[in-house]
Amino acid sequence: MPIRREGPVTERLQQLLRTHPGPDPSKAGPMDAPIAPHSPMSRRQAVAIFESAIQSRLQDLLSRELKDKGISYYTIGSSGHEANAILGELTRATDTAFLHYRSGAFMAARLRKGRGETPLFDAMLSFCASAEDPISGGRHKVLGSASMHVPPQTSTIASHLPKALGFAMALQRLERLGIKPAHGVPHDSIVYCSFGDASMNHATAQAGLHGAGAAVMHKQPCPILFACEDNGIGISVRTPDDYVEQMMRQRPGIRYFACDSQDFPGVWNTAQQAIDYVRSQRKPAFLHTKTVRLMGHAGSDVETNYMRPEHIEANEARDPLLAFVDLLLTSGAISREGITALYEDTDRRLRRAAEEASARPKLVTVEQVVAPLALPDKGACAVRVADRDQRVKAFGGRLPEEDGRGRHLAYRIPQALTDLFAAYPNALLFGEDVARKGGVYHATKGLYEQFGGGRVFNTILDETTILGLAQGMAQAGCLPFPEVQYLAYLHNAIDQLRGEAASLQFFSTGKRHKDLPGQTTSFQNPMVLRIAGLAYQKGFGGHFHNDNSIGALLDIPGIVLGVPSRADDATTMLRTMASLAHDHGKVCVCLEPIALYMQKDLHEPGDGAWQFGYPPPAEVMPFGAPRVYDATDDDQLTIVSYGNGVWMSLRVQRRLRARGIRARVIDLRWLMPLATDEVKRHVAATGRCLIVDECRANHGGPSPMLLTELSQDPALRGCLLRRVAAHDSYVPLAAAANLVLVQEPDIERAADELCKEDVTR
Ligand SMILES: Cc1ncc(C[n+]2csc(CCOP(=O)(O)OP(=O)(O)O)c2C)c(N)n1
Ligand SMILES: [Mg+2]
Repeated sequence: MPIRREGPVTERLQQLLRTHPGPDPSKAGPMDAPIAPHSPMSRRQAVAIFESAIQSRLQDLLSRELKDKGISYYTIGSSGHEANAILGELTRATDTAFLHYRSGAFMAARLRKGRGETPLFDAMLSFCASAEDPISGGRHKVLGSASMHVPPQTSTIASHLPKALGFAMALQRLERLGIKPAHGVPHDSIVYCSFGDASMNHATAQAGLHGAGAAVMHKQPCPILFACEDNGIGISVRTPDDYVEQMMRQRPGIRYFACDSQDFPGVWNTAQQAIDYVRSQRKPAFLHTKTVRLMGHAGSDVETNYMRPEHIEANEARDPLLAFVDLLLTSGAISREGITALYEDTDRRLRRAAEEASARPKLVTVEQVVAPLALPDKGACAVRVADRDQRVKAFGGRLPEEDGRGRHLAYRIPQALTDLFAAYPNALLFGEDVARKGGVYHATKGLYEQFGGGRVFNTILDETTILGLAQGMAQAGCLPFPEVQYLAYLHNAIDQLRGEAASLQFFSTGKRHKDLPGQTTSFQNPMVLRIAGLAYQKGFGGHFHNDNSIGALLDIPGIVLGVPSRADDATTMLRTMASLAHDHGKVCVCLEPIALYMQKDLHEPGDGAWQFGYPPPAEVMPFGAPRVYDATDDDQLTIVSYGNGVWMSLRVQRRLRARGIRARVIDLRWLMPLATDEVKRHVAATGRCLIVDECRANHGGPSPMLLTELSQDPALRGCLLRRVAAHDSYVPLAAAANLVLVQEPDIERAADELCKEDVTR
């Protein structure tokens, strides 16, 4: 048996065309008559679907040819899955579609709904990784279209289900708030979300399905159509025949619909029923389509390595296009010559488009590649402030800046959020225990009472769902403030942040939409993710509530990461982040040090020196700017830190000063981006630098990166650089925690030693 199956698959279709007996006069009828008895699909509609299906099939074949010539970079196709063109036709262009990668025919059908679209050329631009690919700008082969409401998806199977769920759940929330969803999507839209059978096994898929079922039980509208295209295999691993059905037929809250791609009119009928159900009931449905995968998983996949030849041939005999062509010819909807002409014409146009696309510009500079990750300028942040009356109402009478007393971190955070929620009507806050309880550390206290359950709500207990909801809701036009209860628990959902939320803009072009002012041709999922984290908690020990590694955050390109160490900084930082998210589409992470939430004192018990006033409501924290404590001209040392390390360093600073050693302390505040240049200036001025990094020494915190930057700067040659950091260990319970965490004596000792050494400049 030949290894490459493009030829045999195409030959079967050609042979059918050659040998088909032609129209059955008893089945003849006008173009608007049903394609089959009682079918809601007309002949005209069937021909339109067929055109999309043929385009998709020919794209697959051509992509493999182009790959062989080194022109294209992607050969995962849609062959065998062409019935999804029906979903592209039956859903509205404004029904946002989160697509499986085998959705070439869906895309072709969806793009037919647009005016001025150039689907063939666009597909070829994306195959050729041209910088002019209108969706990813040549950064990835994705299916997507801003004007046709198809956000690009990553290659991570099933990772899109939770965000699709978030989009669906945002629609009614926005409607109740009187806010129009983004991109002109109407409130009665549905969300379409497709995936493969093997993808169903993934924890993320289960999170999405579970979240939809849970929404129904919590009586929340959730208009999403899940579409499982079941070809019975995932790369080389078989899915048992009745597996998907067994799992989904009785799934609580989700209505099950089934069809088979051998029967296009049946798919149309069932798909229409499923769509109608979701749209009218605002409830989730699951459309299970049986199909086959043709020509292997991708061009490089040799099916004969794991599948028997007779099985491969049986699949090929079930090519849905064969059954569809038979139906079209028998009914007389289109003639043999008509099909041949369509086939040849589409092929010719695709080849011309490919020729043109392959000559179009590629990404050729680093700047072009990273452009969508760019962070705004420092001056670009300006927070919105509600008018005085609204603020007075939101604060229940007295404005926080009018209360002259200093307050601690956990007191100011809800106030900062209150101001932001009064100013941004699309802001939503959600997570575990954030509503009535006001958060496990009271950091969201009072927000539920003030802004109601439509804007402040508890989610189900699943971080993947929380971050998925945030992305989908953001794409739908909300400004999400999701909360993750502990840093350790971010990690079981980190892909939703690292692989998904943070990468969305990278795989979009970031250009402004020429026809829709104020909207972009790129997709964004702005958010301000708040995470309670880091160590030094007294009374609540052990690793999971004292996780001191942020390495997994520091490696994410393009995100903003801030760690406020004091109450007023948390307030202004949250404002800057709201602006970065709302005005620049950025994914921001505010890591709040739990141990400082209730910290009121600095040097002595009762001194109240770690409490601060409420910054005037329009004051933002300059983006990327650190705070510098007590710099004088005769400082011998710069101590650089963040979070708990700042509080400890300031205490050490006072003790050093009592012994005649002068040190300034820098609170980085922003860890992404790092204020490297500013730190360098201080180090150059003092000649010595001690970095106090409360995270694990081995890539847990920012110190390795900062030391690298400082050590290779010629201007700092001869300066003394040191750091103290936590041991590479999980954090144990009780006093043993202090053995692995940075302690004040460690800082003091390192500072003393450093100041005994001479700077050799
Ligand atoms: C999270 C993740 N793990 C592994 C892969 C590699 N991979 C790509 S496609 C695929 C199989 C998917 O099978 P299925 O969901 O049935 O879709 P099909 O390709 O059959 O349409 C795998 C394992 C991936 N992309 N993402
Ligand atoms: Mg499969």
